[in-house]
Amino acid sequence: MKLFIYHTPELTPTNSLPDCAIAVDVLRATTTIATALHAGAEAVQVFSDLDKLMQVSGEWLPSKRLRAGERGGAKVSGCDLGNSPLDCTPEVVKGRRLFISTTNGTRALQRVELAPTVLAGAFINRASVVQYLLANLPETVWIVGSGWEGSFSLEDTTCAGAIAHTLLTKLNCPLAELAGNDEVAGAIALYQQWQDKLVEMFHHASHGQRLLRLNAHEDLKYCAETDILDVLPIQKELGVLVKKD
Ligand code: 3SL
Repeated sequence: MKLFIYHTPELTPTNSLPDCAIAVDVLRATTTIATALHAGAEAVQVFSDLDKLMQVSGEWLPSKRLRAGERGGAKVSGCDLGNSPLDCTPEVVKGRRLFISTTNGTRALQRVELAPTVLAGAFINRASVVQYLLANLPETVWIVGSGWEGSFSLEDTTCAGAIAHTLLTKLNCPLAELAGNDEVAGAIALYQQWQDKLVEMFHHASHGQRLLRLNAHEDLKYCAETDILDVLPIQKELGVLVKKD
């Protein structure tokens, strides 16, 4: 297996695709997607364009759908939910499809949507992502951070490092054997620096600060919890993620 980490969708190569792509948006899209599927959502369908989301979800019965929209961290008016994972309780999402559009996370998923396998990863389901990679051993793997409007996000690359670090430990191989680019060593070093203080790391991160200004303290605490959900969001058709059995 060769692992490549890209800090943002914009930094991913445009002339190739990996066997397996993992989109990461710790704050908060991939955390929300994993939480919704774990809570029993039928599927999560992602959109970069809000008008398209409204149009496609409009073809569904209101009782079978939920519309989630976030821009700049805030809920989009006209949507049922914003992008807080804490809103995705079984009472709210069970049996419904979550139609979601966020500033960066859904764009990262769309950037790699043509890969044969597309997963969504975060700290909360890091172990499930690693378990899938170890069981399937895809030849090339990309972890793509969502960043913020084209810029590096500390929390996404740290989470990529968490996945890489566990993989390396479980494979028990030298870094040079696993790493396909220099970002892998950098991401692992970031994870080693912050692994015991992820909430503190979020407080340093610009997007963490943006969310704190919106009073999302509880979201930050939840997004920092590691390996708490046994759930793996996997793309089953273009833009539609389900819980892997
Ligand atoms: O950028 C995104 O996709 C988001 O996850 C942003 S937020 O955490 O909902 O503000």
